[in-house]
Amino acid sequence: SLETGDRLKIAIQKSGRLHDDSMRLLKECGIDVSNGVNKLKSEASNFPLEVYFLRDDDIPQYVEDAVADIGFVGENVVYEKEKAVDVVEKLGFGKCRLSIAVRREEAYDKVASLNGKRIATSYPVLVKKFLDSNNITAEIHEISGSVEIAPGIGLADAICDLVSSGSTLFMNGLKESETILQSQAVLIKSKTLAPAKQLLLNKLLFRIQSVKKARN
Ligand code: PRT
Ligand code: ZN
Repeated sequence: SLETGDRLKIAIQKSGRLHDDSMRLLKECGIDVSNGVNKLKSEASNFPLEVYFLRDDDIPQYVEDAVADIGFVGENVVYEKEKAVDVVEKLGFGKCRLSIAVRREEAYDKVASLNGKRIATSYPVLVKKFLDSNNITAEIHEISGSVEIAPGIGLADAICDLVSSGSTLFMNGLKESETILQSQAVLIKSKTLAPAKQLLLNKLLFRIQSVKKARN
């Protein structure tokens, strides 16, 4: 039997939008992982892989700390958290964009229209970078959820949140005005991966790339 140090440790989302596609990708790579309800940890039966099921927000920190060697997580989370990890491969699922939206009736012209506005978001780091790079001065209100209702209840003039179909914005009387990041799930890795783990990662990456090719 394998010592735990001989297995590659991967962090994936426990439940949510990335969970099923993450499990499916491992399966299509020929890796069998049982997914028991409320399990926090699982072991592949036919590949030296240990799977940790976590909140997506926590995955970059676990990988930076090398508690997990690698992880599947959205680019939006990776770049917001600013942890010291390497982005290795785009995975082709979890596609969305991080966008600024304003009230539909607002006369939004260009990015300068955001000057002096209050922007509600769960992505303060990425919004700040976007505003700074466009020389905009605006107030950022960090809130952790239900960002789309902020303009309707007078908490903010604009929001910045993830968009996929656009129907959430539409239902809340908002319109997309700027896209600040295109995002999808990526594989991240620790910066301190031991050579034996790197070899296992290379093996996994080769399979992921084959799956991606077969899907196209
Ligand atoms: O519990 P945990 O913290 O792990 O999960 P979570 O609730 O933070 O995240 P979850 O499961 O909602 O999303 C996980 C990841 O999926 C995100 O970090 C993105 O990388 C990716 N993703 C892809 C999305 C979307 N598409 C998406 N549409 N994440 C969120 N949304 C939300 C968005 O916030 C908005 O509320 O869906 C709504 C907009 O969708 P449309 O289709 O109406 O535009
Ligand atoms: Zn989350």
